[in-house]
Parts: sequence; structure tokens; C-alpha cells
Amino acid sequence: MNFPFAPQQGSTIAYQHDVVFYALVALTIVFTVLVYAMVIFFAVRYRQGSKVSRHNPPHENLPLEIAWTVIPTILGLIMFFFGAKLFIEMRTSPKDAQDVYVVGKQWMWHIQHSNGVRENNTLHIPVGQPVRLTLISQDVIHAFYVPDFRCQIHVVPGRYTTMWFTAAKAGKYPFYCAMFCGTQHSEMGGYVYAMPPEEYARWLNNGGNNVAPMSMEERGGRLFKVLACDNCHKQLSDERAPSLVGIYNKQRNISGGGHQTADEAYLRESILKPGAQLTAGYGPTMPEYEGQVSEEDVLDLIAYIKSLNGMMPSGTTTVATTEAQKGSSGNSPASRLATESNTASGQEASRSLGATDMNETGPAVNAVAAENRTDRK
Ligand code: HEC
Ligand SMILES: [Cu+2]
Repeated sequence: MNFPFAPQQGSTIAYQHDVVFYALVALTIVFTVLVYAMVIFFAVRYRQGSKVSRHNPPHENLPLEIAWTVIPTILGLIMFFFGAKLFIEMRTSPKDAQDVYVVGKQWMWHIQHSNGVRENNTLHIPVGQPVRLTLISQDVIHAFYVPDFRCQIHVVPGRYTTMWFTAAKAGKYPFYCAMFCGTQHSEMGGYVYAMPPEEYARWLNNGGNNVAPMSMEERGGRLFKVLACDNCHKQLSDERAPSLVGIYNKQRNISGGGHQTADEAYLRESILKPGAQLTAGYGPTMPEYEGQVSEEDVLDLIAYIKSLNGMMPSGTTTVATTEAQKGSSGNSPASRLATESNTASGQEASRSLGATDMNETGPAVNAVAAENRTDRK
């Protein structure tokens, strides 16, 4: 069915809730139809002027009266039993529930976890563990409503209300303000992110970031892949580009004669304006990254290039442009670099950026990273 009849059942009580709800709807329909069918039937049959016999109208029918009293009473009590049982369950939070505090105000939801992590209009929770919300409003009456969890509670100024639920499966569930509270009431909502407990713990420990803060070096390594620097700069020099392994603070031969120390300034210029000083033996084929990457990105790239010096065994001066290195064995520092960047930073890049973002340039990468970070105002 494409059009869902009801919201998905995202919490542990959603199924019971739906059973009670639909049973009540079914009973209501049955009795409404029964009563109205009889009203219409008798109204038509005994309308003024109809030729039906009106002799001997029955004045009492004990079995019938007992039936129409006892059967609805029993049905009503059954509904009451299951309804009250579920109501009590939904209103009594388990002792081990994890506390989350929610403040509603025109027109947003401020949420705070017990370790101090805050978020706005999103609520991250662990799957399969009870979560208790304590809610209050800063201005007018709101209501916190998670349809997929079948949970709703008023959020009132000057008074705490509570509600609890256990998310049944990981996913993204919308929540809304369910009490008309002013002009932007309809925008007062967000999403519950139910995540596996380990992931939630990681999220909480990272201060509400999905991705652990990366070191400059790690971020630089990721940019090096994302910006496709590694298309040309392999771990070994080849005809496309010189290797960057171990070049930091080493003398570089500049084409047309002369030397340059590959310090930060030289590396920055080599990235932003590669044509300014070409490495001996190469043409001006490297694209200019000026305007493509931010200064932060450049600093991160430089930190990454510096870290490549650590790949060098002590005593080695350079592997950058040595022809002999091309035939080196699998244990060389250069191939260790290859393995490292293919696994660690490569996975990091695809995990947090997604495969399609791999061609994005610097500022876009920053935007993605910023989006991953939760607004913590
Ligand atoms: C199209 C191939 C290509 C791409 C892509 C490329 N480079 Fe280069 N790069 C070269 C070539 C060729 C040279 C040598 C000529 C020169 O100095 O411009 C070079 C030189 C350099 C140097 C100076 C190295 C030395 O020997 O002193 C650095 C640093 C550098 N690139 C970093 C980067 C970074 C960082 C990126 C990604 C943002 C990148 N390159 C992308 C081809 C490329
Ligand atoms: Cu509201």
C-alpha cells in the first residue's frame, strides 16, 4: 500500500495502542450501523399511512433487554480494561529510563541530554532503551507529539510534564507541536533519531556530533582524497606528479634551476598557485586550487603532507623523486602510506561524505562537515 493508513509503529507500545484504537473504532462502527439501520428500518416501515399491522405491540421482552444491556456492558468493560492498562503503562515511566529534558517555546524545541549535550528540533535517542522526557514551556501551551511512537503530551508553562517511550527500531521519526501556539506553530517540529545504543553513546560522547572531531592531519588526508589530489600524487613519483612523501622541510629542485625548502609557505603556494614554482621535471599540469579551497583546508592539507614525513624510516632523506623507488618492495614506507590512506582515511571519507560527494571541493566539504555538526545554541 503506497498511502499509509496510519503512521508506522516506531515504539514498543505502538502495536498495543493500535489494537485498542482499532477495536474501539470497530465497535463504534458496529453499534452505530446497528442503531441507525434499525432507526431507518422502523421509520420506513411504520411511516404514517403505511399498511402494516399495529395490533398487539410488545411491551416487554426480557431476554432482549438483558442481551442489550449485558453484551455492551461486557464489551465496554473489556475496552476499559485494555485501555486503562495501556494508559497506566504509558504514563508510568520505567525506573531505568534515561532522562532527556525538553523546553518548548515559540517556535522551537530545545532539548538537553543529562551530560549537557544540547540540540534544537532534533532528538537523538538509543533504540530499545526507555527514554523519559521531562517537558516544560517557556511561553504558551505546546504539545510534544511523536505520531510514530503514539505519544503525545501537553507542554505547559510553569509545570513539568513527562512522557516516556522506547523506540522499537532505528530510524528517523518526525515530531510535531500538536497544540496551536501561534503563527509559526506548523514549523515547530523536528525529528527523533533513534540509533543503536553504541552509536548513541558515541554521539553523546562526541558532544552531539555524528562524526568524531578529526585531527587536522586526518581531515587533510580526507581532503586529499575528496579533492582527488591522489589522482596525480601517488605514493611514488611518476610522470604525472612528484610524490609528496617526505618532502616537508626538504630541498626541492625548481625547474629552471634553484632550490626551495618545502616549508609551509612553499606548500601553500604549491597548492594555490602551482605554476609559480614548478618542481623540476614537471610541467604546469596541476590545477590551481586558489578559490577552490579555504585557508583552513590548506592548513589541513599541509598538516597531512607534513605527516607523510612520519612514513619515512629514519635516515632516509627523500623518496620523492628517486627513480629507484619505483621498483621498491611492498614493505616500503610508501606502500604503507598507500595502505593507510586506502583504509583509514578512505573509509572515513566515504562514511561521512557519501560516495557521491567525493568530487566536492573544499568549501562544500566544509558545508558537509558543518551539517554533520548539530546546532548547539
Ligand atoms: C592533475 C594532476 C595533479 C593534481 C590533481 C594535483 N597535483 Fe599537485 N602537482 C602536480 C604536478 C605535475 C606537480 C609538479 C609541478 C608543480 O610544481 O606544479 C605538483 C606539485 C605539487 C606540490 C609541490 C611538490 C614538490 O615536488 O615540491 C604540492 C605540495 C602539491 N602538488 C600538492 C597537491 C595537492 C594538495 C593537491 C590536491 C589539492 C594536488 N597537488 C593536486 C600534479 C597534480
Ligand atoms: Cu507549539
